[in-house]
Amino acid sequence: MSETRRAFFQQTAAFGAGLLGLSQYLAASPVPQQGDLATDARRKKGASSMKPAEAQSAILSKSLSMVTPDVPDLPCELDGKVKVFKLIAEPVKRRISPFKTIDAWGYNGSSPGPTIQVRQGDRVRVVIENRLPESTSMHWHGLEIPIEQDGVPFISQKPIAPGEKYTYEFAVHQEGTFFYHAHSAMQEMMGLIGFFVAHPEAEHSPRVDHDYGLVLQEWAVLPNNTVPNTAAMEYNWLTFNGVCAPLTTPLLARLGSRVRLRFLNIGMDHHPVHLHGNQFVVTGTEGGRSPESTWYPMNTVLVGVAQARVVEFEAKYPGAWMIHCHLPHHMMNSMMDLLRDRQIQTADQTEMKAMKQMETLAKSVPFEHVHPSPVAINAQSVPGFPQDAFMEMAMDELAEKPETFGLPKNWSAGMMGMMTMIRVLPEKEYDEIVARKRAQKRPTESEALHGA
Ligand SMILES: [Cu+2]
Repeated sequence: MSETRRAFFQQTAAFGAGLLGLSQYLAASPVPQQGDLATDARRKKGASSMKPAEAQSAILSKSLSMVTPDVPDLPCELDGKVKVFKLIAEPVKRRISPFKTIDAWGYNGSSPGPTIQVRQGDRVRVVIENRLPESTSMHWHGLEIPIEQDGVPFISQKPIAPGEKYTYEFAVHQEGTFFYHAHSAMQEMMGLIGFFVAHPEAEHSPRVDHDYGLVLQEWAVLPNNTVPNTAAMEYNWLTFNGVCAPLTTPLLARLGSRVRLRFLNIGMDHHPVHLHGNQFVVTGTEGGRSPESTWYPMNTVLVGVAQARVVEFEAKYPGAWMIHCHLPHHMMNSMMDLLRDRQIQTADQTEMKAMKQMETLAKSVPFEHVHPSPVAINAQSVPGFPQDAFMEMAMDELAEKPETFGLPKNWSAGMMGMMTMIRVLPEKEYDEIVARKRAQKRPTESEALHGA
């Protein structure tokens, strides 16, 4: 083992140990989502047959909502017919992997910020409170609203100073997948972004049974640091909804259902997002629904910076199908942290030594460290070795949640970086996981507020 490599793992061990107390506290931060419970509720009770008041309450309690795994929804209150949302911009501790917590910025304790969902035609008021140490503003990306609501400091409003509140109000005449973000480049890179979904007045056809949203982000966090370097041009942590695989909560789909996935990218890199084993069609962009005549089969969609891509597919094949950015460096983490001496040809790597350094790391975090892939006896004599060897880390127990129930042993060793999966499950298995979710479900802020 090289000195740099040894030093890194020793540093990581100390860092990890220091985080333990904190990470136990932070384990609660990613809010578990209801996932398909919403769909189930809708299935049982046709939304179209609801009375207006009932329908309104259903909207508030998310029964027609997109699910943003690992990110909460933002509850709203009604002031007459105006939907009122409150966002607090503030520093947020974000546990992005079982042994890495970063100091991001976000809204209401979440980074990315909580998802706002409204219906086309709604009038919306959003009160921003700035608890950041510097001024901010809010831009409503893609929405056609009056210039004074556009959120650009000095151009359409004065900056929102620390400690100040600022109110935006506008009517949403569009439908689609929009987003909100601070109109400041570095603040965006700190995590001050979130979904703003406007559901259409009339449901799209064909209707979907599951609707999921994923925010794509990249972070540059130097070894032993917790604050993202927003000036960096290279990234070592890649996240969906603010968490790296295997902490990304698997999406669930009932076999035979239709699934919508919405990808939102606001960062420094473009991400070609690939779905395994299925073809999808792009049914929408950040500009709203695309005409059906433009749909054609594909399985990788390039989500450019500041774009949203909405895809739909029929979940007809059972299995745990990966969804991931296909840039090789985005399919993993810690390029700087873990690969420093892999980029230099080294001859002193042996499985025994690698295991030993990983054991040092493993002692600092509560998981049994396993390398499930074998290497050849003569591996050390092959130029280029190691590449992926010793990199896979099985941490099934640390990533365990109802959505991971029944996955094969060491499943987490195959998941890193900007990666998640959609589990297409036959009726019985699907219902079993939904039952497990119900059993462990803690009420979300939105549910508590609306007594759902
Ligand atoms: Cu990528």
